[in-house]
Amino acid sequence: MNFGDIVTAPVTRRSVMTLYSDPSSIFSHRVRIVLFEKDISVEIEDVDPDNKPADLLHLNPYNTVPTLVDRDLVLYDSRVVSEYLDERFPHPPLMPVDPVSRARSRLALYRIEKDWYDLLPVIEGADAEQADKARQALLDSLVESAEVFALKEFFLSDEYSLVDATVAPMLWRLAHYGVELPASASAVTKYAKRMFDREGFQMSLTESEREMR
Ligand SMILES: N[C@@H](CCC(=O)N[C@@H](CS)C(=O)NCC(=O)O)C(=O)O
Repeated sequence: MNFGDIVTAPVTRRSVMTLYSDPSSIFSHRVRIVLFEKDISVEIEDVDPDNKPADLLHLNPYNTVPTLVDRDLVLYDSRVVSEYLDERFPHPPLMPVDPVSRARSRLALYRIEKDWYDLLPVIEGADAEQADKARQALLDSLVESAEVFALKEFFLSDEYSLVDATVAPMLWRLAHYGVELPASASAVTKYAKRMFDREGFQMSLTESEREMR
């Protein structure tokens, strides 16, 4: 393990932030939503995951997208990048202010990643039996959570937050994953429509994401 790159990241000559982004990946989409919700000026460099640019490996030892370059700061992992953007560009804030609410939002993000996001690569994986199980698990979990979606305008909050920027790109992909919400989950469908109608969300969509629905 070598953490040297965290301290001595290459200084770039670019004045504008650059986001290396996979046009169809949920992780990149999550960050694009944050960028457009906050109207941040950024250069988005589309990356073909099967043919990544050579400089990406130089910037990010995991060679993953999204990767953000802001002068001499290089960040990866969609949650790390999103939290940085929220702090660097505080308006509109996408996290609550008080420590207890912030901790609850962070816990929600952790659980969404663990309980829902972790199922997605299995759904898209080669093992059809495991994919079916994961698809059913995601559907069951969303149906079970319908009453949580019904509680407030945003997910567990009265204000739009990073939690919504994490849930919305997954809901956008449900048809793509072969998951169809039943009428009993209408609160989830209504929440999804509210999120998809937002200007920031619409602007975040790439061509390939638009084709997912
Ligand atoms: N936990 C990371 C996951 C990022 C990730 O897995 N990105 C994929 C695209 S969906 C990737 O770049 N995979 C390429 C690779 O692992 O070589 C995040 O939240 O950003």
